[in-house]
Formats: sequence, structure tokens, C-alpha cells
Amino acid sequence: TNTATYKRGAFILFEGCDRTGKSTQANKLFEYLQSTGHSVKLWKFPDRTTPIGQTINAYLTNNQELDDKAIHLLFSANRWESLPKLKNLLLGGTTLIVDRYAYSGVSYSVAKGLDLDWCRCPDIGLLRPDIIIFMDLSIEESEKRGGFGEERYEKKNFQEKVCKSFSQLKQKDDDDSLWKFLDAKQSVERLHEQIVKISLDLIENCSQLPLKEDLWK
Ligand code: Z5A
Ligand code: MG
Repeated sequence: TNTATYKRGAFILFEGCDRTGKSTQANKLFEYLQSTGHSVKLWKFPDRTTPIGQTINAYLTNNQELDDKAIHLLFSANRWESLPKLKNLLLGGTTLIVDRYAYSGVSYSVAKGLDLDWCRCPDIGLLRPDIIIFMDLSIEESEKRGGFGEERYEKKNFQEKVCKSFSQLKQKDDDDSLWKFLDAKQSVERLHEQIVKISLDLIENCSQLPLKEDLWK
């Protein structure tokens, strides 16, 4: 037949608090999908390569002070500036593995004391992920992991607030099936196996669906 088979890529998002293994699993999934012949791209937020991203980097590494609302809007602008590229990739059939997104954006700002609804506004209408793989880990466990304490937010009581805002955000989401909580205390390999299975199913299932440009609408 000459039926056009429209096949878009899947938007797979990794979220979670600090040191929960998001980047480890995002990288491993990327390598797996690439080595098995999928068209796939890895995208990390903040994208520190753009001028906005460089300002964010200076802030995170404690080299620049910025008002809480101003930095919140810059994180959001950093997502908006990448939207055309992400859209083209998905429409061209490339699966996107995204490491942090608007959910981190809101959770970190709410942890500073900003209002949750105010924080959600600038990201409304961005691409909605097809799945949020949430790496769930207690702060006690994450503290045992390497590299804790180097950047601005890596303090225990702040992390507790971040975790709390993630769950508030999930509660607010009317699309509960979007969130896939994984016990991030498991081994890297065990987690990878589960993530591969979830991702292959998702890639198959959402290939015929239109893009969802309605985050939090
Ligand atoms: N931020 C924001 O405020 N607003 C926004 O809109 C966005 C972000 C997008 C920088 O982010 C900061 O920006 C971040 C949120 C804020 N706050 N802080 N801090 P980032 O993504 O660049 O942060 P990062 O430096 O990549 O760290 P991370 O994301 O917190 O780590 P991770 O990616 O979740 O974990 P990992 O690097 O994969 O692993 C951490 C360690 O644990 C490492 O030594 C691993 O070898 C080990 N590990 C990983 N998995 C396991 C398992 N399963 N068992 C044992 N050990 C493991
Ligand atoms: Mg990371």
C-alpha cells in the first residue's frame, strides 16, 4: 500500500534529585539504542553550550549571583531556545533521551521558596515528554555517592526540599501514567535492563502519535 507511515521519535526524560544516577542511565540507554541501530540523541539540561547556558553555568558554579526568579526564567529560556531543534529531531524519527527538564526547573526553584504555580508558567506549552523515568533514591543513599557538595544546590536540607517539590509536581500532573518511578538503589545493570525494556515499548507505542506540545496545559 502507499499509506504513509508516520514515525516520530520518542521523548524519554530522566528526572530525579541529585546523584540518583540520571546521567549514568541516560548515557547507557543512549549507547544501547545507538548500538542497536536506532536513531537517537542525548540532550542534557541545562544545555551549557549556548550563551544562556553559559550564564546558568556561571551561576551553578558559584561564579555569578542572580535573583531566584531571574535564574528560573533563564533555565526555562534555555529549554525554549532548544525547542525547534528537539522538535525537528523527534519529527525526523529520532528518539530523544533528555537528562533533566522543566520538572527539575520547577522543583529546584520551589525548594528556594518560589511559588509552584508561578514556577510552572514559563514552561507551559513546551514539548511534553512521552515518559518521565524518575530515579527514586533517599537522600541518605545519594549522599554516599561520589561528587556530592561541589555545586550550588548540593546541600542536604535543600535536597530534601527538592524531593518534596518533585512529588508535589507529580501530584499536580493529571497524566499520572507519564511517571515511571524506579528504585534507584538497584545496581546500574539491573536498572539499565528495566529502562531498556520500558524504552523499547515506548518507542514502538508512540511512533504513530502526534507530537505533544502542551506541557502543563
Ligand atoms: N537545575 C535547575 O535548577 N533548574 C533547571 O531547570 C535544570 C536544572 C534543568 C545541575 O544539573 C543543576 O541544575 C542541578 C539542578 C539544576 N542541581 N544541582 N546540583 P546537572 O544535571 O548538571 O547535575 P549533575 O552534576 O549531572 O548531577 P546529577 O544530575 O545530580 O547526578 P545524576 O546524573 O543523577 O547521577 P550520576 O552522575 O549518573 O551518578 C552520580 C554518582 O553515583 C556517580 O558517582 C555514579 O557513578 C554513581 N551511581 C550511579 N548509578 C549508581 C547506582 N545504581 N548504584 C551506585 N552508584 C551509582
Ligand atoms: Mg547528571
